Amino acid sequence: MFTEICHSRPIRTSVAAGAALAAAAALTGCGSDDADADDPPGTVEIAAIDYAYVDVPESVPAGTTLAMRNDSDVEAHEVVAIRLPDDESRSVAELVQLPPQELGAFFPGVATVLVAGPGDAGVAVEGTDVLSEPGRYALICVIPTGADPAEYLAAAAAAEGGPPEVAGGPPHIVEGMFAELRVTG
Ligand SMILES: [Cu+2]
Repeated sequence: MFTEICHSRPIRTSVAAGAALAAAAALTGCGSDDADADDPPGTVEIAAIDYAYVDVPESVPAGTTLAMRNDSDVEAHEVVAIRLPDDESRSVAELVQLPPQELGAFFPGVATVLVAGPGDAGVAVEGTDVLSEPGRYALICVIPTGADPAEYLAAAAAAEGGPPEVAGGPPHIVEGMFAELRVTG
């Protein structure tokens, strides 16, 4: 039910209905993708599909909880949230084009990793799910395309923050599964 509320973005046909929906959205933490820097930190839920993130706001206030739901029927997805160095000016779209070892140089900045199997809600397997430090963040999914979701989730849980080793094709970033998010102070 909550997912449907998040999902459907119903057109508000009356003030009363709008207020009820807003209250429901506040309770479930969704609908906060309209957040601006003046809103108190809440939860922002990103949806993962094959192969992109949707509902990613441009910015959220520091202290925002990052949530993810996987709307795919077949693929596991993740959100690796990496705080980029302050002197990094390239866009995330540029950074994901880098060779793997150069992209890997950003991984010490990982703030959290949320992973979810098909149809599931994301679970933090590294860090907390709170984006506490202001800055520019890259959100990327580096799960191999076509990897077995159950195998990947088991490997991610066992890896304790390291990159799980599972068979599959190119990482989902190659298919366009990345986004940029600014956390404001
Ligand atoms: Cu993915």
